[in-house]
Amino acid sequence: MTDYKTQLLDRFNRREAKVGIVGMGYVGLPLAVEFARVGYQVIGLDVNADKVSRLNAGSSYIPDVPTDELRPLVESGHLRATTSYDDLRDCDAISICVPTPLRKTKDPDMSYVLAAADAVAQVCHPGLLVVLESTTYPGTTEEIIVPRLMSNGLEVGRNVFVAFSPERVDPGNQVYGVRNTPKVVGGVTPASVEVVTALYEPAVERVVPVSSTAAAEMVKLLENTFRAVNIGLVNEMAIMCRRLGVDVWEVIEAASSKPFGFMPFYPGPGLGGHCIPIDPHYLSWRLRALNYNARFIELASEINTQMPYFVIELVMNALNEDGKALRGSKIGVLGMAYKRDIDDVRESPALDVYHLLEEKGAEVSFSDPHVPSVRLPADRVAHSQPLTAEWLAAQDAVVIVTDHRAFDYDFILEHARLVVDTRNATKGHAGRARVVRL
Ligand code: SAJ
Repeated sequence: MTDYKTQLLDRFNRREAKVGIVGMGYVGLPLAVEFARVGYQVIGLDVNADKVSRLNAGSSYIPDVPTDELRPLVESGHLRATTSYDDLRDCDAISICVPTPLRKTKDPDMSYVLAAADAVAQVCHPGLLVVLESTTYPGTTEEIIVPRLMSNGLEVGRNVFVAFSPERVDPGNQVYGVRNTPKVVGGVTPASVEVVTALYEPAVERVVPVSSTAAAEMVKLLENTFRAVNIGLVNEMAIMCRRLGVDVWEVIEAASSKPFGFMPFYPGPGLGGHCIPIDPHYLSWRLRALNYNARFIELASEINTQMPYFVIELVMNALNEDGKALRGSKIGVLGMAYKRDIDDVRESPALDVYHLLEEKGAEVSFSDPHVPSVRLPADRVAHSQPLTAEWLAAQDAVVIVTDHRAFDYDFILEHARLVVDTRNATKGHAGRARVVRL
C-alpha cells in the first residue's frame, strides 16, 4: 500500500515538490514567488492569458512583487505560468487563491471557487494536497472542495489531502509579507494538517495549525470582522462626538494613552477595500442559514456605509457657513484610493462621496497622486487633477478623503479656502484655509 503522506512529507522536506497555484493575483503571485524561492517547482495558473505571458516573460504586474525578484525565478525554471489545468496534473500540491467577492445582494459569490474546485478535481490524483486560501465562510472546504475531489477511489486523508489556510496578504505593507506573516492551517484530517504544514514550513517563518478547516476559515473572518466592527464603532463615536461638540480625534488620541486594553481605530469617510467591507458578510450570510442574525456585523456595515452621507452633510454645513449651497459649488476631492499610499479604488468610499456630491449638484473633480483616473456612473471617466494652487483656489471646498502621505498639507491649507478633513490629515499643519474635521 503506498504511503502517500510519507511521500509528500519527504518531497516537501527535500523541497523537490511541484506546487500549482490557481489565481495569480495579489495573493497567488507573492505565494508563488516565496515557494519558488525555497526551491519548489511552481506553476501559476491564471485564466488571464496576458498575465500568464507577462509572468513567463519574467515581468510582474503586482506592486508587492518586484520584477527583479520574479525574473530570476522564471529564468531558473522554478516559476512558470499557464492557462491550462493540464499542466497541474503532476503537482504534489495545488493552492487555490481565487477571488471571493460579494454579489450586489451582499451574498457570497462562490463562482470562482467552484470553477477552480471543479477544474482541480479533473487533475486530482493519489498523493495530491489541495489547499484553499480564498477567504470564505466556515464549511466551504468540507462542503465544496472535498466532495468535488472524491471520485474514482480517491479518499481524503488516505491518498488525497485537503486543507484551508487563510491568505493574510496586506497589499502595500512594507513590513509584513508571505514569509514573516504566520500561516494558519486547518486540515480535513490529521494527515492533511501534517502535509499542509510541511508544504508551508520552508516558505513561512511560522505555521499555526488549528483543529479543523472550519476553525481556519473562521480565524480569517474573526480577524477582518474585528476590524470592520471596530471601525464601525469609532465611526459612530465620531457621529456622537459631533453631536456632543467634542473632538473625536482628541478623544482617540487621549484614549490611546492607555497602555493596556485599548487599540485605536480611526473614523473616516467609510469602509473600502476588497477585504474588510466584504469578508464579514460571508460570516453573516452563513449564520443566516443557521437562523442566527450576526447583529454586530450588520450594524457595523450600516454605520460604515452611511459615512459617505455623513461626509456630504459636513460639506453642506461647512459651505452653508459661507452662505453657499452645495448645488453649483466646485468641490475638489483629495484622494480616491480606499486607504492611504495605495492605488486601489475597490469599494473606496471616495467613489461614494464623489457620486453623492454630483447628485447634490456640485461640480466635482479630484486629485490623487496614486490614481490617474476613475470610472464614474454612465460610463464616464474622471481624471486626477494636478494639485496646483490654481485648482485648490478654484474650489469652494476641498474634501480630504484619503490621507496619502504624498499630499503637501501645508500647500493645501495655504491655497484652499475651505478644507473638510475626514482623516485628521491636517493635524499639525497650518494655512489660510478654514478646516472642518470629521
Ligand atoms: N479604516 C478606517 N479606520 C481605521 C482603519 C481602517 O476607516 O482605523 C478604513 C480604511 O481607510 C479602508 C478600510 O477601513 O477604507 C479597510 O482598511 P484596512 O486598514 O483594514 O486595510 P485593508 O482593507 O487593506 O485590510 C487588509 C487586511 N489584510 C488581510 O485581510 C490579509 C486586514 O486584515 C489588515 O489588518 C489590513 O490590511 C492592515 O492592517 O493593513
